[in-house]
Amino acid sequence: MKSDVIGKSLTPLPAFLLALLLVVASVMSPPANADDGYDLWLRYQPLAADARDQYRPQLRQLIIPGSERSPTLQAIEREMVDGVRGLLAQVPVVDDRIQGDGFVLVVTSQTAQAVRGAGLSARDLNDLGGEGYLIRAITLRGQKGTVIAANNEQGLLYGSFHLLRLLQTGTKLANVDISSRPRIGLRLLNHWDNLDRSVERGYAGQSIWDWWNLPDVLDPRYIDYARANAALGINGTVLNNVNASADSLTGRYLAKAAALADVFRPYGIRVYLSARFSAPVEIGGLDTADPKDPAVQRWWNDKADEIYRRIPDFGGFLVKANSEGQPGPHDYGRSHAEGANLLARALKPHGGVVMWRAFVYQQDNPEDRAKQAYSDFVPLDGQFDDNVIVQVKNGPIDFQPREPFHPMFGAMPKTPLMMEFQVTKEYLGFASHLAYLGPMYEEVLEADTHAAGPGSTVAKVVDGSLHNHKLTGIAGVANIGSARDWTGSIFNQANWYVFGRMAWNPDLEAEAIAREWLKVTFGQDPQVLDTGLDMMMASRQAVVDYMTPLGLAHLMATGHHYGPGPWVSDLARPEWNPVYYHRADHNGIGFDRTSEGSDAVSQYAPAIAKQFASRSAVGDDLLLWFHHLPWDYPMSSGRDLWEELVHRYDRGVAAVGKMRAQWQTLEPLIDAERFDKTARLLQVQEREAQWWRDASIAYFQSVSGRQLPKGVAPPARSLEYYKAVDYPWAPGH
Ligand code: GCW
Repeated sequence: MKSDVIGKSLTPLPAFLLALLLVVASVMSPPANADDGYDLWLRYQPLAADARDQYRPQLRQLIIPGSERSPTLQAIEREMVDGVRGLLAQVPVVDDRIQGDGFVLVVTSQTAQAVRGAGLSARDLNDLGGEGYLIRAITLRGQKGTVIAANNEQGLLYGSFHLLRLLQTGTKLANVDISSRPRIGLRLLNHWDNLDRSVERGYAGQSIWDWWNLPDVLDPRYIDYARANAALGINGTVLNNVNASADSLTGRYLAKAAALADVFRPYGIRVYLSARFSAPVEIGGLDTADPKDPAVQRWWNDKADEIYRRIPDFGGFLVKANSEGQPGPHDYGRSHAEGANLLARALKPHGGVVMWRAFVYQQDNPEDRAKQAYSDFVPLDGQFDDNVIVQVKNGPIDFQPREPFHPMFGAMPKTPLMMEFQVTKEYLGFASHLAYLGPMYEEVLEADTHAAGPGSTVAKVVDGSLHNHKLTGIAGVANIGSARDWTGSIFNQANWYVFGRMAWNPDLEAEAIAREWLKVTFGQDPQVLDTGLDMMMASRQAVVDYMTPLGLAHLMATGHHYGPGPWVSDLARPEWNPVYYHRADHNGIGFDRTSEGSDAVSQYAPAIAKQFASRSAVGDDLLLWFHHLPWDYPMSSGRDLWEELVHRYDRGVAAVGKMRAQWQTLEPLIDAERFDKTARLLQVQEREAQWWRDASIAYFQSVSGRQLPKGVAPPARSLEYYKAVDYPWAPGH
């Protein structure tokens, strides 16, 4: 009986019936199908009919010269065929000879003949460096086509993804002439992923690294991860948390990391590991990790040899040392430079780098926390080996919704400094709130350090051009997890995207990237684009306004960092307490960092120090970061400081209300699944923006004793109510 049933169901449908069914299904399904967001920006859904008609004749043939297909060339071929098939509903012929108009020729300078044949000169390629590419419309022996050329296959891969993006964004190919190379060398994600698959400050499910089953089981997600990153030009990934377990460096775990490296290699992505400074003791059986001890040095050298035997292109180590309880060279009376150089010397013969984090502050140090990293590191300028790069967070405290740029940028001319941005939104509403981080990255990268006169932007420090460094880098703390949409919401994908795009070119504009992301994510409908863009561009300032307006910072609840806690004053270390940061009392609010106060301003170049020290020149957005002011301080708006503070909180809540209403107008234009999840998250955000606003106003009012301005709604509940709200099971903690 049973086998009968199976037998029946296996009888193939006649081909014509199948075709008919497909046609009927495609006519009947709504214009936009349900979409769970898995495909990220590699969502090769059919373009509109006119766009398809326009591109089809230009993408008939894919030509990849050479008989041998390396894994990278195979990846290129797969991506191009899948992309064109999906976008244009046309399968390009993969060939090694041009058959007519409409070819895409993919060549490296190694296939010199092909390059000459494509009408390219050596000079065209010289300028592209190791990872750059060009995409150009050409005519070859009377046939029209497009060439993607690069000096090596990694460039071709980036060029191929770019070509697909041109189709996704509706860019004409007819006269295309693009040449692009990355401005920054190390473009890395930092995963704060633990070996038990939990993710520190991760809000999108468990780690995508299935450490337990590696190296035997290779989740297909690993390939999609590599594709998504390569499409942006990201070329490295630190697999494990900076709060590292030494176990990551044991043979067993290196074999697992090696398996991932093998998957990523064709996509130009190198693997790096966070290294625990005390590993020689914990897994090496030594009784010290002192950098000056020869046995310790030998241990790291041997460890590096072992790693490179397993992962020949291993990128290097990321280290968090003497920070928040992590071990480090200070434990042995040695400096950060001595610690970093220990590891750097072990990696040097293999070409690896050390990324040494500058996120340090000490419990017993009474100095303003915002000053401590600079005080520790700047005196060490010139003492780091040449394969060390110091990794600095964008601001001097800790990934707050808004901070001034870190004063170390520009202050260590002899040391390469790399940027660390947070992509996961630890302090901006986790994965639940919509906050597009492009404008924040842009604000920091554009900031002028004045280190070598006007125009010395942070971007120029990071890309090495200001102080002439070859070793350059930028890292983003990943927001990726095993959630089906990778990042916990569709709009969070935009933050991974903009990080990658700005890592390639830190001068790209946040707004342009937002528009591009909207196109690759939702298609070309102008209403979706305009509305989506409006929402995204307003979103980060909205979060600043309802959480930490006017330069306030670090006002969140304890531990998990979700929700308001400006009243918190009972934590062990002074600088863990929000009251340390806002310093509000009956008379005023803000942290005086002028020469009258902590003098943090003096860590900036004189022109910037002067600007930040001036109440009028610093600007409203950073006012209370640098100044302690009376509640009735007159603001440029005409309101006094108290009224302005309340106004900003209200403005933030209103902005979220507007985003939510705007999203509603897109319902007919977006598939139900993505529409609905986003709509629900915006509801959460509106409710929580209100919570932040109400709790903060209730608290600051209790401190200032001021009346609410006329017409302003009082907080919905009492201060005691807000203080009692507790979230013991918040994720990411
Ligand atoms: O922002 C703080 C986080 C910690 C993190 C630390 C760091 C990895 O709350 O979770 O630890 O920064 O950057 O080292």
